[in-house]
Amino acid sequence: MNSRLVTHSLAPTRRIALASLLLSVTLLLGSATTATGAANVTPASKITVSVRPIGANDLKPSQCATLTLTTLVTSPTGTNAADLQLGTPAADNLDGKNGADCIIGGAGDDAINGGGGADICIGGPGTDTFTNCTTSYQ
Ligand SMILES: [Ca+2]
Repeated sequence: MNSRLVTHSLAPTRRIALASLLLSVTLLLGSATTATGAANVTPASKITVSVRPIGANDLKPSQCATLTLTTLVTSPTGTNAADLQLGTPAADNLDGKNGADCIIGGAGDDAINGGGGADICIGGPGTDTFTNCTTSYQ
């Protein structure tokens, strides 16, 4: 049996060109892999972070736990909504107007008028007077 080995040989300049091309492709793939790896930085997870607004209902004292408050008021006259109305350290004349309000006089001799609605009035330190309050705390 006569076997013949057939080989294809490249000219030396083509071998060098092919080797150079293979080296270039290898280097290119290596750098692309490195760049892809560097770009895949995963940011820290915020899965445990919860954001929600804080409103008047979140700030109410325990005496007003039965009320659902919608508006924070720091002026002497409340709104017709369900207010958390805050007095000052001085003597205040507070009017809750309509709505089931939680009115807090703070220090000073306060005059607290709940107005319409089932209001809870908290006088605080001082000698306070209460009008139209369903429940009052001195
Ligand atoms: Ca009221």
